[in-house]
Amino acid sequence: MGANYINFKATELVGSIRGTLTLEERNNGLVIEGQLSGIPVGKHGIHVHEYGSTGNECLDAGGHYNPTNVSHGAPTDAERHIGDWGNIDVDQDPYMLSFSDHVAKLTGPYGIVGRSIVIHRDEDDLGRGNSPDSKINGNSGPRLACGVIAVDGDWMSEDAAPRKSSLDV
Ligand SMILES: [Cu+2]
Ligand SMILES: [Zn+2]
Repeated sequence: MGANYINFKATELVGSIRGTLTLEERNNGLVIEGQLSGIPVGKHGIHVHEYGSTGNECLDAGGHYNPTNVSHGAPTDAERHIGDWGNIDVDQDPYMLSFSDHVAKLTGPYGIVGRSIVIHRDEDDLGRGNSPDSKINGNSGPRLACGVIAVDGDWMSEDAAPRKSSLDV
């Protein structure tokens, strides 16, 4: 990994997903990229959860990061949790993940650094389902993997440097 990265290993995972995600703020938003291995083909909910804790099979990460106290939604919805990143649609293993988000930021009042990314077993229904959980968490089922979003000191001390973070899940 480059000098601007620190990796955190989430050692208490459910299942066997492994990989590293990098997060970088660019002009078009926050870009999330990485490779995941051991992940089942199909759609999996992916979110930022409130706490930077990965214990108890990722349950210690808490609920979706939702500082504005609104309903769960799709990434493109006006009303959504800051942490709502929808689904990744895995077509092969290993899977090259790449998407961007225009709401979540690494730092600032609702910054996600120090919180967790969680990948779920099931598809996130994006708040459109019939279950009571739909408007809370998208009913995306158990947590397969999680990791803490962290940065090292390098970019903090260099204003011009890209804002990057990475994690292992
Ligand atoms: Cu989640
Ligand atoms: Zn949510």
